[in-house]
Amino acid sequence: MKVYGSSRSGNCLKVKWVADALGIVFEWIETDSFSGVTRTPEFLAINPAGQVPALVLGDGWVLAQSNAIMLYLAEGSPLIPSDGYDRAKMFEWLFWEQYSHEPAIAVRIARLFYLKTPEEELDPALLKKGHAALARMEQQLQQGAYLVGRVFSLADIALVAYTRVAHRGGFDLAAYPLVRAWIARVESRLGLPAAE
Ligand SMILES: N[C@@H](CCC(=O)N[C@@H](CS)C(=O)NCC(=O)O)C(=O)O
Repeated sequence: MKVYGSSRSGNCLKVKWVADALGIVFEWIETDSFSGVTRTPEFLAINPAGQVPALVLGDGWVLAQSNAIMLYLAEGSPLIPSDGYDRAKMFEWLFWEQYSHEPAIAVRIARLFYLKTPEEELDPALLKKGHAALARMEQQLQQGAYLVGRVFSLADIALVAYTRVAHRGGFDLAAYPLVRAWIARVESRLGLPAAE
């Protein structure tokens, strides 16, 4: 099993963390998504969408989209709740992450922290959308230690990827104490040091 991924990408790290948590052996092929390499003919032959992460299975089959890869790797494990309602709630958070969280928080991290784009060149709506996402998480975490109540699941792994480094995108987490405590809890479950 090979994972084409960038160590600077939360979407890619999600996949690595799930594989590590489940003791799945894989080869990590560092692929810098900022370098243009994902748009080369060689990479497009692997993932025609031109994005990392991409999982290449032993038989050559390829799977893209971080959350789809996590679901594939975690099939049958405790990271996917066995209860039908809890499992559906986990999916609710995975879909929400890709539509309402990642497009604001990850995009600001990429632009400000990695590409050094000046704040005034960014769409102000991204900051508002990112804070709305953080507020939604803060509200949810009043109900339990994890996003799906008491169950640690792929929802937490997907959401922690960019939330733990949200400050790199100019998001001050001071107003979100439950989110900060949850980040520490999830990092501890995954054996990760606190993000700088
Ligand atoms: N929804 C996709 C997003 C993947 C994505 O945006 N990957 C970025 C790195 S985080 C990438 O490969 N960008 C390179 C490009 O689009 O050319 C996922 O969750 O895997």
